[in-house]
Amino acid sequence: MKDITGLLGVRYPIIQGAMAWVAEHRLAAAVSNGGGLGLIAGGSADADFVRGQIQGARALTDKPFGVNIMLMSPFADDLMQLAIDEKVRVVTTGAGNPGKYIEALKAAGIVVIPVVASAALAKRMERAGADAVVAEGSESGGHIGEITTMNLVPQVADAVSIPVIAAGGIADGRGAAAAFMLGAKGVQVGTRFLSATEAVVAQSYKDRIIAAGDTDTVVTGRFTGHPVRVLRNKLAREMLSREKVDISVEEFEGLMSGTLRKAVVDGDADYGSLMAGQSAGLVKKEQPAAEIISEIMDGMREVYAAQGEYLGMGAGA
Ligand code: TUI
Repeated sequence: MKDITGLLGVRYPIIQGAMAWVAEHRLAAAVSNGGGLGLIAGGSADADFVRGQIQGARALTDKPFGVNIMLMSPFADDLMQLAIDEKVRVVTTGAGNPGKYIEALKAAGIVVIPVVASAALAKRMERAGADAVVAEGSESGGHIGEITTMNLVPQVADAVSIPVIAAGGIADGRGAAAAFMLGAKGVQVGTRFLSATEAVVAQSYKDRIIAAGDTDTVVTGRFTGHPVRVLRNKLAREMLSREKVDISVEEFEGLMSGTLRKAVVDGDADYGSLMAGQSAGLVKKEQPAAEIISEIMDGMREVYAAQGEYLGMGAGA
């Protein structure tokens, strides 16, 4: 099986999560320059905007990077064509089943990595020709599935023979090492990169991530079928209380519409949607993306070196 770093053309098995509005070309280029795989988030942007982002990243790095295509976007078809025209190295997808696009992406020589939240979808993606999958547990920020990383990753690893990249709850070397123990061949890290120096994100949002503790995220909108994990704030409390009573999916989604932009671009930490994973509690400071990557790798080495005492094979044995 091809090693994940070889597949991606990177030094370290770390992918940056594709956070809409947050993961634009400066963050993606900084992660790629730091030896990971940077991703540009297509989000709900149109092809002209994303083309500009791809060109912007190419101006800042000669390393590979990828584009994430969020399948609920009205522009998903256009962005698939754009990825093919621009010959981006890697396409990841989220929030849906990308099966119908895989053949064309593969024919263009693109590495295809769907994000999945179940073993069943992982299997279908392998059959459809995906090169790897990201198994994203419900600790993640933004739109999530039901299963935790601890349970999802080994079950996906058992279900497929393509490499599995773990996501959800991974913000340091301990989490990354744990993911490898569960059968992952790489990790995807989102929330910690949201507070990277190069992430062009309102300071109020970064500050809320850094201040967050372990219990500071909540999941809103479960009843819509598209649950979203966010930091608690006025908007989250209001949405949670509205969904307890009676609100239609359409009205709920109308109230949420535009709130991520409000958080990232306008800096409204009260009524913006502060999407974040449960690992926000592990994020302590704003720091360059390359430093985040080297700390995760160093932390992983430390954890590996210290293990084995209960098995009579390592430190303290
Ligand atoms: O997609 C994400 N995270 C996201 S997308 C997003 S934008 C958005 N905002 C509000 C509502 C909905 C989207 C913010 N964060 N992560 C990857 C991911 N994919 N998580 C879960 C899934 C997923 C869920 C169901 C993938 C496939 C699926 O079913 C596919 C099928 O049809 O079988």
